[in-house]
Amino acid sequence: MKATAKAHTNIALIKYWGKRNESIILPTNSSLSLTLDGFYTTTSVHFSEEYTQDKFILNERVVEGEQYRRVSGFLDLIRQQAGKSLYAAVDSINEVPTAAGFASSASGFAALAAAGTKAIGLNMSDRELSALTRQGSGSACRSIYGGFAEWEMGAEEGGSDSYAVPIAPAEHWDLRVAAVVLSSTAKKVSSRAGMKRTVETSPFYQGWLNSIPTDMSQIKEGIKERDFQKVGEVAEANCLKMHATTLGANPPFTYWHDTTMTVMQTVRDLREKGIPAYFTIDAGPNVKVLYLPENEKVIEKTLRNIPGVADIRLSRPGQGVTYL
Ligand code: 2P0
Repeated sequence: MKATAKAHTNIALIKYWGKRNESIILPTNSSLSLTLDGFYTTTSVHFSEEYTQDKFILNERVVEGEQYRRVSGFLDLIRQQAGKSLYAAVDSINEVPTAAGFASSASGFAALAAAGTKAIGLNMSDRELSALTRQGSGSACRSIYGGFAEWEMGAEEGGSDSYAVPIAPAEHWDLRVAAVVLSSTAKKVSSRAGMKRTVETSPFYQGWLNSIPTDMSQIKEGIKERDFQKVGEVAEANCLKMHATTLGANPPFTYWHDTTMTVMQTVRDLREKGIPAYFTIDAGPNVKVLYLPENEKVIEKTLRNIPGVADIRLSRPGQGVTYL
């Protein structure tokens, strides 16, 4: 009973920031992302009666500790759904450089869920697979689909209506993303801890939540019309609102470094010069820049020249989960 699946990471244009249920991962707001072709995880899962415990190998190394427990706990969900009690060997290759500031948990849990359910013989719809994947890592539920996907927060207590749905496939629009990798990328607050602290203590959190429905309907219009300015403005403002909530938390924190702000200013300067570009930032100091193919050369060159920038990684829209 073996299967292999590949899944790409995604970048949120409307951020997931906060949980209403931490154990089954239910969010406090809907989010929307673009799946990226440059960064992915390939995972094989093999269930066998011969195994006496789960085993997790990542990039050819045996993983133990917290990371192992998260994977094994997720395999429990798959076993539970299938009504089987077999242990598994999980073998993953991650093509998501942690330094690029992308959550490898998104492609990681999407590939694990796809390979694991297939290996154990569950035949799930994309929607069911997304709802399962969500319980491994929230943002991963959007990586089931290629192109643009929305994670609908849902209302059910048990989470049956909290899953991602496709908004537009990768072929709909060649929107590009440059990942700006900073030389110094240390972060003190994990995304899990950061969103929890913000939900519990930031007086700005309600303002964040109130702003989501308008951002969501605007960005969906923009994607449909392939309106770069509309999508870019909404995404950039949404990211700034998310980061504003952390300044109101107790104790306050920020994910930004000085170079983070230099990159943000460079993107604004590009716009002043008539080159359309917008930024978005996740729970870390790295910046992702949205741009159109015709401006790739100038965008890459400008970003590379910023002091404190270690690397630029370019990406196009990517596909959803595939089975190998
Ligand atoms: C996102 N982030 O929408 C947002 C934007 C960070 C900022 O999803 O606790 O690793 O596993 O559900 O998905 C990062 O959080 O968190 C994240 P868990 P996850 O992409």
